[in-house]
Amino acid sequence: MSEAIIATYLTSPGWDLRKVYYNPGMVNPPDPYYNTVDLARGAIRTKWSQGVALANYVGHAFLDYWGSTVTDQQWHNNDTPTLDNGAKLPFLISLDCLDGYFDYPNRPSMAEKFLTHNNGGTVAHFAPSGLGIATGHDYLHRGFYNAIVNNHVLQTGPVVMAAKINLHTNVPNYFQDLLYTFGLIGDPAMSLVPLCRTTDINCDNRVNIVDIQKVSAHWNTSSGQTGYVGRYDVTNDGSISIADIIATATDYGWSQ
Ligand SMILES: [Ca+2]
Ligand SMILES: [Ca+2]
Repeated sequence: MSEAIIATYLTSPGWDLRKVYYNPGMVNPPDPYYNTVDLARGAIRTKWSQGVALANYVGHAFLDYWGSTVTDQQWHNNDTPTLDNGAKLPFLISLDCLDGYFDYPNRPSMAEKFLTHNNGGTVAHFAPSGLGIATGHDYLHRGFYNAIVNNHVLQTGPVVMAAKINLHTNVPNYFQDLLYTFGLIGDPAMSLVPLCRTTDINCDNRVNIVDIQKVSAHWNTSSGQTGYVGRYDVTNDGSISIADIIATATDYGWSQ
């Protein structure tokens, strides 16, 4: 599931993807695979603390831990104070059960612990307060990344709405519980860190003829029409026109 999302949405060569896979069946596994919960927990702490823009958990979970059972915890609320990512706060999405169960009396959920951690944690967390299954989660997951990566939605509330709309429009008769149980733990007006420069369409850390070609291939479409994709609307005025090609060309030669 994670690799399918990566292969669809996170293909830009300029992006630094950091993974942690817990697989107790592997012998001497190479990174990013870890065969004990302690090793997996350490890798999560290290990679998270380095600073990431988006964070993502897929798997089993309970109100206050990630893992299948109480003996299989890759991360527990007690581990959250050890995160030291400071002001480098990711927007976290978790496709699991219950880690956003914010109204359980006297027992904070993971989402609350991450958000309120003084020296790091999250800036916001799209998380479930109930149960769910992966087939339903997949629609939320794809809507989430499509909004951020393809449509350049850079505000937490609208990203969450796009994820739910993707679920509702694709499978209006299934998984509707997820529309109610998934919630945003954080500020819906929060601005996200842009994943790449607006004119760097393919996010390879340079602006060149490839980016101009990509805008040109989508021109003459407007918001709501088939073929309109927000990332090609460089001027963000609802239509892809000569103005977007000029704006990209004006930035020609930029590199990081
Ligand atoms: Ca580029
Ligand atoms: Ca435009």
